Amino acid sequence: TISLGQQKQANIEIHDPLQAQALKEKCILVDEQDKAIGAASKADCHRVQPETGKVKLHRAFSVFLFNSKGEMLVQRRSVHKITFPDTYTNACCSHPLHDIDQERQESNALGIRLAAQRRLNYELGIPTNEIEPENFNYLTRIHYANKGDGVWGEHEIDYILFLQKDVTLKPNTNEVSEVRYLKREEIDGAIAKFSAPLTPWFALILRHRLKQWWDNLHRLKQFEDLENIQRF
Ligand code: DMA
Ligand code: MN
Repeated sequence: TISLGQQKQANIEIHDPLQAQALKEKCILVDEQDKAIGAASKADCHRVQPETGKVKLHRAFSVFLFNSKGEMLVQRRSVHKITFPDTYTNACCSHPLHDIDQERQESNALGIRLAAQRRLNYELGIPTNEIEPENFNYLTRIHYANKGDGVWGEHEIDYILFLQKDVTLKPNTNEVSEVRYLKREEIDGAIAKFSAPLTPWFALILRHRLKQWWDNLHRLKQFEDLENIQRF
């Protein structure tokens, strides 16, 4: 028999070349106040440390995308994803990269906005010229952790970005297996019928804030809290 530790080691073997390559990208390490304190690879930032059960805290963002009818885009993560494969989630999540100088800019969350523009293009195929960094409503930051499958997890200061715009979609199948727009009044029923689970961060934001923000897409300013970091 092999030990649990050995099984976990075995699971760290990554078979998808694109996802393996992405694990080498450098994320931005932060403290609990979101002060940048260094860099670590995407692999090091998402591995659940066997001794402590913890994941290194790093900077991330979550985009919630709505069309002009007020319907929200959800994506199903591909089976190739290392963290939370084959789960339903908000339009796009990722990390600003340490090695892209512009993405470390903190004033007006410019680095986050640029990273979001980059990943909306990469994951969903939205042409870069359809989204300007200033189009995003940056609402607040959320601190959360989740151990995932016990090998790969999350621990992030997550910048919440809302965007309402009709966009051209051409999903990257290495990242996303399905996209669909959900109507506000259908959200609970639609989610109940999903044939895969929700990501923990999407479930958390849905439970605590999403509906209130969604009901106020045209007056989001009043919900901005750029000072505090929400810890649900
Ligand atoms: C990471 O998302 C960010 C959050 C908010 C969970 P992800 O796993 O989709 O990142 P990436 O697309 O870079 O793999
Ligand atoms: Mn992360």
